[in-house]
Amino acid sequence: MHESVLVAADRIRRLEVQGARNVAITAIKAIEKGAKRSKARGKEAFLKELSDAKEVLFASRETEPLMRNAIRHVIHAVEESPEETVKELVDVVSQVSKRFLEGLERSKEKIAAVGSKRVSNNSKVLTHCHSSTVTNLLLRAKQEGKSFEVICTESRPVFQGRITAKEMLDAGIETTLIVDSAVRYFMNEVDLVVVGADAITSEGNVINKIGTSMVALAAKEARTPFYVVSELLKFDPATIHGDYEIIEERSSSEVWDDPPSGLTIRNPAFDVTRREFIHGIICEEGIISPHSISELISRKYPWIFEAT
Ligand code: RUB
Repeated sequence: MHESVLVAADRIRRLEVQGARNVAITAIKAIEKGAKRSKARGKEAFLKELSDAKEVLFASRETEPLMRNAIRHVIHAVEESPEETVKELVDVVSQVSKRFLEGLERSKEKIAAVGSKRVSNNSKVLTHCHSSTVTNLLLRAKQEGKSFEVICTESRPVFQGRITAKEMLDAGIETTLIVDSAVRYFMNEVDLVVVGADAITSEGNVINKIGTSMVALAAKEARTPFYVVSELLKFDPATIHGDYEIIEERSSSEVWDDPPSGLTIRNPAFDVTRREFIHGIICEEGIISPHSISELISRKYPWIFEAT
């Protein structure tokens, strides 16, 4: 296995790379780099290398269907390719990866264009954790000349909310950081909640940073619109066959690195927000109902169901 794959997997595991998009981008670039340095002598050996890299990257974070869809897409293209020489197959990997990354970039900009319309002038927007798709949308609203305030949760245990807060401040957006448990306290003054997604299930439920479902609950009680901002490719095709999305459970040391002996500490990284709490999913196709996710995926990305 090429070192680029091991290094990428390690960076993802240690949260040096965080957020579903960044994880997928890092993984696909590592696959491409590894493929370019391949020493395989034929198609079968080349595919075995790709498959080994896939396993290592999949294991780096369990709840990341965008990364899984990306890698499967590349491997599927190699499998289906009529090319036989490794040199030609490396080109296939490069071309498919490039197209995939360009598509992701286009989606991100489309999402920002659609979603920024929901940010009103002189409003307050609350977000949880750090989602690059959400911050891009907020930056776009700022570029459009809107004046608004962002409330960021700190997002325990590893404080990704601080990344969001810094990004917002750097862009000149008025920003307030709150502890996660203060969400309900502030919700009455919030006009809009926007959160990212790590996974979307076939039923339209959304998996995102732990605490997202409590934010959604508070938003519902306060009648504050709650939107998920996400590329459709975060859809997990396995959920249509009845599989549950696996929720990654991380080390207890992230919560308390020196706990008293005998204490049980649990540290799930994500939770599930049910579709009835979600006003809409802001995606590259516009603002959609969570109910329509499977149908949209079948229309726009039918290959998701083939590349297993
Ligand atoms: C990050 C998180 C983000 C989504 C979406 O969790 O939950 O909201 O990944 O991010 P972690 P993006 O920090 O544990 O990776 O919009 O950038 O894909």
